[in-house]
Amino acid sequence: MTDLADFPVTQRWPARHPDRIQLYSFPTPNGVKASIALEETGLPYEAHRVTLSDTDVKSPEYLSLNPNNKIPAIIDPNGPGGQPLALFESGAILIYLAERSGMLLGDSPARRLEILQWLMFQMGGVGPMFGQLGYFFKFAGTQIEDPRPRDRYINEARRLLKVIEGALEGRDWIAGDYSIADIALAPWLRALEIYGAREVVGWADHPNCVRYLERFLARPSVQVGLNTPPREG
Ligand SMILES: N[C@@H](CCC(=O)N[C@@H](CS)C(=O)NCC(=O)O)C(=O)O
Repeated sequence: MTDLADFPVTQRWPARHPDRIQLYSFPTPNGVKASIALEETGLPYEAHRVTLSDTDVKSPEYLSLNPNNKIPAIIDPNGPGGQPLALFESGAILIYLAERSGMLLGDSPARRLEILQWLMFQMGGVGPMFGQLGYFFKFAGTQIEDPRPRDRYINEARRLLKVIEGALEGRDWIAGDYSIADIALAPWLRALEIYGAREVVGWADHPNCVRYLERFLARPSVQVGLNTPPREG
């Protein structure tokens, strides 16, 4: 019989509420997916701040939970079969939380698949491409003189934005009703502002995306999730 104490990560980040879902995260576009989904579903949880510094994400305790040294990750003390479940990869966490709560994953097999389609689109396209855009446009990659990587990710971000703009025509949320696909996608649209890249990708020319992000940010659960765990403290 396993309990939370059997997970080495709990030695470094102790659980004060071992009956709750344990979240290990930092408020980045990938990290907030998990905290926003937890807030939206109302599942009880406890958040631990794992910064992006090597001393956190590459610590032996954290690597024992996610060998890929990335946030977010969770442990549900009451997972399938009543056994603790450890999980990393934000997309898998979103699917798990939706299934666990019976929320945010559609009300029919067809709607569920449409939501998963857009979730995969974010995981395989928007996240990696916008992440590279951030690196080459705002962070360390700006020192690289060769313009090709920067141009490549600017163009790819523009292309993806057009796809999203089209998909949002006539709908409030990317797969119809509000779902985990929105919780995955919208934080990455928000990241364009953080990267100072709105102008270069033509953000203002995408009114459906602009209104979509406003709609998302107006949700109280989103506002809490965006700052969970707090960046400092
Ligand atoms: N595919 C992963 C990506 C997670 C990811 O890239 N996390 C970043 C922060 S947004 C991270 O932990 N970086 C730390 C590092 O690479 O050392 C997921 O969606 O969970």
